[in-house]
This record gives sequence, structure tokens and C-alpha cells, in this order.
Amino acid sequence: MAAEVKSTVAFIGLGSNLGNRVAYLQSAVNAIQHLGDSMSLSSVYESEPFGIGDDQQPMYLNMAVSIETKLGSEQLMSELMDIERANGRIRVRRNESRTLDLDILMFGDELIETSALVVPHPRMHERAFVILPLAEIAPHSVHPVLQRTMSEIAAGLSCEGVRCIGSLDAALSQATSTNPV
Ligand code: PH2
Ligand code: MG
Ligand code: MG
Repeated sequence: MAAEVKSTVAFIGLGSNLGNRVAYLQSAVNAIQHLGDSMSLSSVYESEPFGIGDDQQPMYLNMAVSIETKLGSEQLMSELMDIERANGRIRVRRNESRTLDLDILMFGDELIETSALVVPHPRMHERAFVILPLAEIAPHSVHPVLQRTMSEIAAGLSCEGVRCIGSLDAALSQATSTNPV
């Protein structure tokens, strides 16, 4: 009998601040769905670009998803980078505006530190635009380094300037609806 391939619950942060941001998030969700089972989606949050030092950048939309996947962490990252590229992501400079950013936030309780990938995401616990959506879909998940739950981390962050705009479906219908005459 073939050995069972183990599944891991991966948490992925999605971000977009260029072009039709909601459409890029939806496109990413559709693609990520094919990488595993039992996907959960957070609401969509809007915030100013954080920690970039360029106040000319457009506002971000962010959300988080979880997926139970049989892929390994490096394979998953490579699939996510393909999805970024398929959605028009061009990498020139660090922290520039992007159509789509997909980050592995946590991969089960694994600690990964290679030249290609650092998990848990080293700055996730400082960023309300990451932790608020994560605390929504996984309030009791424990950060494998800090040993605190997502709700506990969220409670210690200032959420000022991070606005929940509702579900992805609701955001999509807002973005495409026309004003009645
Ligand atoms: N991503 C960054 C830097 N700053 N700010 C917000 N609001 N949302 C992001 O996704 C984001 C950011 C680098 O990945
Ligand atoms: Mg990234
Ligand atoms: Mg990022």
C-alpha cells in the first residue's frame, strides 16, 4: 500500500494595490483552491501601504486564506509565485506596488528558514492587515514561534486604519455595480 501523503494546513496572505484589486484577489482565490482542500476565506480589508516610506502608493486590499494541502512548503511557494506572475506581478524593486502578492504566513507549525522562504512570515505579527484576517479564520491557531494565538496577537495590535470592507463576494459586487440612473 502506498504511504499516505501528509496534508498540512497552510495560511496564505493575499495583497493587491494595483489595478482591479478585488478581481486579482478573486483570481488568486480561484487558483489557490486547486492546490488543496477545505479552503477558508477571510473578509477583505483595506489599509494604507505600511512600512514602505512612499506615501504615493495606492491603498492595499488584503485578505487571508487557509488551505489543507499535500504540497510541500517550497512547492506551494513556487505555485503561489506562478499565480502572482499569471496575475501580472512584475518584480523590479522591493515593496513596490503590485497587482498580487501571495505570502505563506504559516505552514502547519513548521519553522522554515531557507534562502527562498522564511515561515512563519517574519513580520506577520506586527501587521494588523495580516493578523486581523488571520484571526478571523483561525482565532485559536498558535503562532509557532511566539506561542500566542492569532486572537491574542490581534488584541495587542493597533487596528487603526485597517478597515474591513466585507466578504470577497460583497467586495466584487460593489466594484462591478454601476450607480442607478
Ligand atoms: N505589503 C507589503 C508592505 N506594505 N501594506 C499593506 N497595507 N498591505 C500589504 O500587503 C503590504 C503593505 C510588502 O509585502
Ligand atoms: Mg510576497
Ligand atoms: Mg507581502
